[in-house]
Amino acid sequence: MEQATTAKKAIPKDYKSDYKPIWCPGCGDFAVLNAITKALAFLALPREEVALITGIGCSSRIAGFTSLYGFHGVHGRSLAVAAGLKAARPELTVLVAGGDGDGLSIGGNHFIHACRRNMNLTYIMMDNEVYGMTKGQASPTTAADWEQSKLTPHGTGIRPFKPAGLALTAGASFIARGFSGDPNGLARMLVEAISHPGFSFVQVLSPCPTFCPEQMQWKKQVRIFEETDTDDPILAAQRIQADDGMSTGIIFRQEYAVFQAQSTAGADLEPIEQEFAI
Ligand SMILES: Cc1ncc(C[n+]2csc(CCOP(=O)(O)OP(=O)(O)O)c2C)c(N)n1
Ligand code: SF4
Repeated sequence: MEQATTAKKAIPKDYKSDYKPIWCPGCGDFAVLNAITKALAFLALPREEVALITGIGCSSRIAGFTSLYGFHGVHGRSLAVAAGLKAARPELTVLVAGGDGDGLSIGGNHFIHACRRNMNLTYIMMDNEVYGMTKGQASPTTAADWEQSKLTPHGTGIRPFKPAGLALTAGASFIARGFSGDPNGLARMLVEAISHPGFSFVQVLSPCPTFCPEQMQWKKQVRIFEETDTDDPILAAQRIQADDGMSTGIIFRQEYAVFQAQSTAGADLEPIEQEFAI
């Protein structure tokens, strides 16, 4: 007689911690957490084989709300920590998450080099076009005429970054834009991103109703890209430039050589220590 299978199916709750998120009511980051846990359950990844590395910001708190190995690190340095982890433990699935301020302002240099290096990492940027945690200052994705910050009452007057365009120019091999208002679509997108060999960048439009209440209108403005993803960077650049930043979908996907640094874990460090001895 055939033995009935007793293997437990992974469910999203398995990937959540007992800590309840402390985000403001209506914050888009709740749905991003749900989408990440759904994607991991779909892929049935063992928790102990996944790490979630974050920087600092409201969005970067996300690691603590999961049951994954995590590092709630230093502002703007999540990608550097994640690259080190992936170099030392290539068998782990390494997810990286944070805000637009964390990833494009103080962490901007790490971002462009992570795109260029193409390590097998999945980077989720929760973009609310503002510094939420420090009470509503303009970020690199804030519209030039946004006048609601006390620090920039007449707007910044500076053109915002287009994160997808920046990632494309810097060499990311998977680029997508999702929306927290569509957690199922975002979960499917994250499954693709995590499965992609190389650096996957997923910009998630994730409203901050506290400092940008107007973002509650995003659900009326967001639409799905008419075209499916392309492996042609010129076509992808044209789509990004022609778009107002509110279209969602996988924009660009191409397989480039994946960088895996030679780990020195377990190496004999004594000769190096002697070389630098004072
Ligand atoms: C080195 C350093 N500089 C500045 C700060 C202050 N700080 C904390 S979070 C943050 C910005 C957060 O904005 P974002 O990354 O967009 O995340 P959000 O809070 O909007 O999710 C800043 C400037 C810090 N913690 N460390
Ligand atoms: S301040 Fe904004 S980003 Fe931070 S938890 Fe509240 S709604 Fe979310």
